Amino acid sequence: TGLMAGKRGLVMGIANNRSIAWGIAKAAAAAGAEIALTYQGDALRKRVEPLAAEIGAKVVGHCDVTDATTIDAVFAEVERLWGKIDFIVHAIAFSDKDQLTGRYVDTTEDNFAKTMLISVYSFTAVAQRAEKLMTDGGSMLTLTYYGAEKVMPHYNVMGVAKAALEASVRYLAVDLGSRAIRVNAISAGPIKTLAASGIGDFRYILRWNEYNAPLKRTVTIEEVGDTGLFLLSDLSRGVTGEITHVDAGYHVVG
Ligand code: 0WD
Repeated sequence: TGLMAGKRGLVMGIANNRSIAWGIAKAAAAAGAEIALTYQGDALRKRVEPLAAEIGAKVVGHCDVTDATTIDAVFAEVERLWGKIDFIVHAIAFSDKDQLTGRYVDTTEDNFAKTMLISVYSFTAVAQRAEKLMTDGGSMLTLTYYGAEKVMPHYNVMGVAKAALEASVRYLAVDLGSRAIRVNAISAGPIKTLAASGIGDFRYILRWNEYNAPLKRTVTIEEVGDTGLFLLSDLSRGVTGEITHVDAGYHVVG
């Protein structure tokens, strides 16, 4: 029993127990969802397997979104296991660390393309596969950041990518709405994860949020997880194309 009883979904983007995707997977599993997880490469497999065991999730294989054959393989495995799915969580982003500091204007063509492919297009690539398995409707969720809306120090090309990701949420919501598939994003406040450690001056950004956010603190992956649970569950059945801020309110002052 529970909010997510009978629902099955794929969670992509767990690197370790600090990952935002892990916060969402924990919340969904605790509410009764059955979960499948992917990992990126063998190094992360060793971290993801014990986490999967903790929540009774299935590990459905390696997925590097720059290699479409690995996306197809993961969805083939999910189809074999379950036949259909009810939700996906996409918590994947990447940019060259050297360009998450200094000036946006210095972004290279190569890194721009790579950042857009991994951090933006991959959500659409995953949506294409997931649509086919969401035969009873469904919920798709991705993760974004305030740097999409306003210039944040050091966020640079990733801010441009998140703006495109947020636009894709709206276009996908329209395309998939008639099939009762909802598409939303959480705009999370800064959280110290592996990916965040690549951003210049990240500790300063955390401190700045603590001083200035209405709640006078930062947020946890469990808090993002609970809003994720809402967006994945039928509680949010009237919500699509939405960017929900889980940032201790920072966006109203920042
Ligand atoms: O402050 C933060 N941490 C925020 C993160 C604030 C707001 C949004 N976000 C977003 C990130 O931009 C990302 O979209 O949340 C999402 C999840 O990020 P995270 O939880 O902060 O970071 P992490 O635990 O590192 O997970 C991201 C994972 C990768 O980890 P690493 O650090 O190894 O790059 O994304 C995956 C990978 O597991 N990933 C890929 N997966 C498949 N194919 C790829 C790829 N090519 N590249 C990265």
